[in-house]
Amino acid sequence: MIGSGLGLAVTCGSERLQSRRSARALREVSAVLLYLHPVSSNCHKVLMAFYERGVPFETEIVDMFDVEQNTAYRREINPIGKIPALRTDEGDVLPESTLIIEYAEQRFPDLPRLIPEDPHGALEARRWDRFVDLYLNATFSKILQDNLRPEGTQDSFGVAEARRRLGRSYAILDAHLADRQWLAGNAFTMADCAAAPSLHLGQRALSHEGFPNLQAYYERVCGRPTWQRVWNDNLPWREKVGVDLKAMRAAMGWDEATLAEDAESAPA
Ligand SMILES: N[C@@H](CCC(=O)N[C@@H](CS)C(=O)NCC(=O)O)C(=O)O
Repeated sequence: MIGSGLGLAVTCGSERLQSRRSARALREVSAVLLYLHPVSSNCHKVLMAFYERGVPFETEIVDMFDVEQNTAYRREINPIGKIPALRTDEGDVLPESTLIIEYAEQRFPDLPRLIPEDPHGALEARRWDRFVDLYLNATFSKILQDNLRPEGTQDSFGVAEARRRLGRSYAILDAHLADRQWLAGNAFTMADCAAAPSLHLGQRALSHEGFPNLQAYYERVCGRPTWQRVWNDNLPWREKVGVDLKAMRAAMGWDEATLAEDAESAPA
């Protein structure tokens, strides 16, 4: 499913999207379009959720490390420049991994659910999804992205604080998981789809050593075939991106040229 290629620089305006939608309507394919980058943890979360439920979807790869595509994506699709985003049946562009999963629950109500129907279960799924995004994903990102900052601008205080916060988050999860199979209890939910990529990548910032329940959960969640599929599918992209620090800096807008441009256009 992945691999349609974006060619965003010149072709992803509303006209092209419109024709894609009409073509789909003609084929009577009921699918939504996911903009993603294959190495993004937030995209992995949505992919895992879609695979778990069997959601029909199409994909468009946005190569965030290609400055032209990145710029076109901001201009044409999502001004804040973040992936994933979803083009809905109504033609709206929906940002945020959690909202995308929520939308798909409403759009495809007959597929197995990742947000339980009972109000308590739903609240638990949302609560732990938020916990993972805010206190794992955002925190390890702070640590890992520090390496991408230009020479001399590293934030050692912020990184140490993030490491402490990540440790506290691990301890909370470790206690929570002592008597639960999944984050929201016995049902596998959206929160677990958030956790798989965050724990997987977060280990590069801080290991799970000393947190046995968390480690056992990590093995459980990342042992699911859907996670294996997400992770194995993106291998060629990981190999490509993993070594290209320069491209990663440019994608963040942290390369010298972009920083100089920003400084010039900043309000006095
Ligand atoms: N809260 C957002 C976070 C999205 C996000 O930060 N995506 C990263 C990739 S994992 C991104 O687009 N980074 C590019 C940038 O920050 O410009 C979500 O859950 O979708």
